[in-house]
Amino acid sequence: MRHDAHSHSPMSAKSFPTDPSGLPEATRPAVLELADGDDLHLQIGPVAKRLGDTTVRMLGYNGSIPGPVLKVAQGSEVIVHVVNEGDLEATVHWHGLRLDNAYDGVPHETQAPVPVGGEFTYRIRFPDPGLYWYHPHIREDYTQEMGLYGNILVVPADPDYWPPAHRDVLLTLDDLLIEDGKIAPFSPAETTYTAMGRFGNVLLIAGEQEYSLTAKAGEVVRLWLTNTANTRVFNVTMPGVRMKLVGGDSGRTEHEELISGVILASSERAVVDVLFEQPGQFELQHRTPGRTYRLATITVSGEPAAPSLAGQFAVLRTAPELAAERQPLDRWLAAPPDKTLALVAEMDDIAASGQGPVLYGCPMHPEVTSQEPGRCPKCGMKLLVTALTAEPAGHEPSPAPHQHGADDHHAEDHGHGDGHGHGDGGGIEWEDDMAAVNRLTTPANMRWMLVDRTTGAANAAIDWRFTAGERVKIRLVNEMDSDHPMHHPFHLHGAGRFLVLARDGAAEPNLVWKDTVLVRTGQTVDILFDVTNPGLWMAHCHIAEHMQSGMMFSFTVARQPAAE
Ligand SMILES: [Cu+2]
Repeated sequence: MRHDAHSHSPMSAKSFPTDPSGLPEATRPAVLELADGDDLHLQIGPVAKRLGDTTVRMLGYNGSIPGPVLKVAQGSEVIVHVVNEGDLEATVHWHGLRLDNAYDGVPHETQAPVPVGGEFTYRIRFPDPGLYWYHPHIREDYTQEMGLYGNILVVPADPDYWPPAHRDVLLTLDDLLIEDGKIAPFSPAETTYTAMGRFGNVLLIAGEQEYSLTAKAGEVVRLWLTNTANTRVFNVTMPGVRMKLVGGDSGRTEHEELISGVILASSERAVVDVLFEQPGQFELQHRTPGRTYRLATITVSGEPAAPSLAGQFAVLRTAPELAAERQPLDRWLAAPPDKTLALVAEMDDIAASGQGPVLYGCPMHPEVTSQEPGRCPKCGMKLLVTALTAEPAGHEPSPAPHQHGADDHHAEDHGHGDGHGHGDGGGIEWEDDMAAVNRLTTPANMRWMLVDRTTGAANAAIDWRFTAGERVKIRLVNEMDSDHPMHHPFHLHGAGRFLVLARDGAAEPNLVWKDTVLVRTGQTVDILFDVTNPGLWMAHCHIAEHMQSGMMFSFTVARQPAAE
């Protein structure tokens, strides 16, 4: 049975449990240093999580949110015994690892789902250095939102792979939707918020609402960032502090680069070194075109960090293995794509059940109305019956109590403009600007699609076949001719890894091995997929709700023929 990772309904109950009474309080993640051949026990289970002055029921790995950090050596292998004491069937997907297909954690494709009360043993290999993460692959819209995510840090065999830093800090970036002091309800039967994905109104950094760090003057801290949100894109910056991008999804970048901020879509990673030159108070921020959110506070003391790394911080190194990859790229840039994949939506008129004449409007641009069905001239979105679009928003993207955001003294709220119009947002929907409609969308009335433009096949009907050892140029076209044009983070499972060749025809200036690429609204992105691992692998949008609505397919990689 293939391609149905989204289709089974996990529970017959009307709602998931929400009562935190009697549950152990969620802890901070342990850092587990695992040697080659080590065994790890990983338990999925409910925890009580304090958020401001409310306590909610969430899910954790080994009782923590995020789950434990697995620190392993490049080239090693560990055995992970997973016990599922969660709310529904589970698997664990090891995001970004080029591992054996049998342990990829895709339900019905690589393994049977682990029932509640059941267990499964994974053998996980770590061929590549860098930052990875693990999460479920069943109802991620619920399970990942409830706290099931954790990092894997693969330490390179080469001690000079990374530039020197004083300290590592791993930070997951997430958001959670809180209404009336509770986590907004989920349906066990179907995924909701399918249009734009479920945005939260409380930001969680490393699982916490309030996060603070201390540092010494002159200290170089390596920030390992992972976006674990269902849909929210983060733009991370630290004003007044020098930031240097050194790595991405899978290992280091071609060039170390001084930056003012880094954008991460769902499931993307970035490795950023920060140099605190002066004592004082600094903030790690998430900045959208319309708003600034504080993610963390950093207090830098006058005590000097030793040894001084300022000289080495200023050196911008080049990675020889990626410089070598750049040599043949001109040929790939000029070559026609081997595969072309369109990213599009079909949306039913979810309010068109009444009698008589109706008025159509854009859910994101209230000033746009029409007597006829059609598309919004401002954003290309399908016009909906205004009986629905006029409904007051269920939740504004304003922060909940205790959330740092618009009520924060650092907030620069320029109004609601940032998600409106794809020009202003740079092709990114930074906030849920149509919450009332979004909440009502499900896989039944909103179909997200990956369409092979050569064969016409969509989603599960796509049947790509590759052979280990080959390279494939894939063109991703985020079409404006869609009922809801928006950005999508496109993810390929561990059949290989890819380089971004070009975005809208412009060659990628700084290469890094990736497993997920953000394709902005209307954008065309060309990637070069280095196919290495045989098996049946998934490709999908990493907005959890988009994948649940079918925006995925699987492809087969044959073993490389033995040399004669
Ligand atoms: Cu998507």
